[in-house]
Amino acid sequence: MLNNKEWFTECYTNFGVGFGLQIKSKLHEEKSPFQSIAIYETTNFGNLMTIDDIVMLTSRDNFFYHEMMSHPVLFTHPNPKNVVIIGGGDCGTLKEVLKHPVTSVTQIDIDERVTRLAEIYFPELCTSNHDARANLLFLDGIRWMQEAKTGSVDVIIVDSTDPIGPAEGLFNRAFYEQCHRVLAADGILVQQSESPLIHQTLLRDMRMAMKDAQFSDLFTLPFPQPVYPSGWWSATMAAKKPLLSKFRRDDNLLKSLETKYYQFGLHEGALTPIPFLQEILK
Ligand code: AG3
Repeated sequence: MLNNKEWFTECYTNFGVGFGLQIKSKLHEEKSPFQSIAIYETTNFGNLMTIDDIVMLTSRDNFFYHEMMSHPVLFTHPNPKNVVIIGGGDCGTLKEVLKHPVTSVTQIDIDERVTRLAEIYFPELCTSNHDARANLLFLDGIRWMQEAKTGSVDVIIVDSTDPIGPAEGLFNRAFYEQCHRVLAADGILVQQSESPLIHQTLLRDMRMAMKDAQFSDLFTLPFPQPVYPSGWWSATMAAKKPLLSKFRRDDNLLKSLETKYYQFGLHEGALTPIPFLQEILK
């Protein structure tokens, strides 16, 4: 919420810490059928999008999150062709995925307004929206997954909001069982999994639900994300067989991605067991 006229600090899911963004002006505010969406112009981080007063992204630092939600999983899968993104309406993840030689990317966000506002306020993330391989659907991702063909998808990326509101049903065993069914034998699920420092209970519950849904190999990759609570975030990968500790070091492909953060050395670093996290997640 705006704590005075000039600063935005997220107050709901931050467990007593907050990152303040100085605001120049409010550019837009609306209530969609699903949530309240606001866009602010900040003094130093470009534009800011919030959903229900929770920080979704800024122009300046969204690359950490979008690169880490897409490149580790796509370099881990042996040959990713069909990719599904659940959520991700701002199209930042979609843009990164389309840099890989995939055949199709289906993005399913419940709220079309997120995409329409991203096209206006984050146009740099939407430059690949008309790629012939991209298919943008505005539907309930949980329903979509229930109806999808068994074994038809290589990679599922869940780029959702926190597990409150419309995204709540994306963090439980029933949803993961559907993902498991829809993934091919060497398919991989990756989901944003909140702060490894302050959302440990959530992270542990989420990993337990993935295990219950018969995902046998799990790995949580931490990465910096300055504007989210604690400044440190994570993505959890889940596979049906041991796949996650290695990745394809395709140097030519990496070079063509023109990433701002993702590098093979950082991927390896993110796979390094961190003692305090090991303790919590075991
Ligand atoms: N992903 C939002 C991640 C959750 C942020 N949580 C928070 N600020 N408490 C969607 C935005 C990027 N595509």
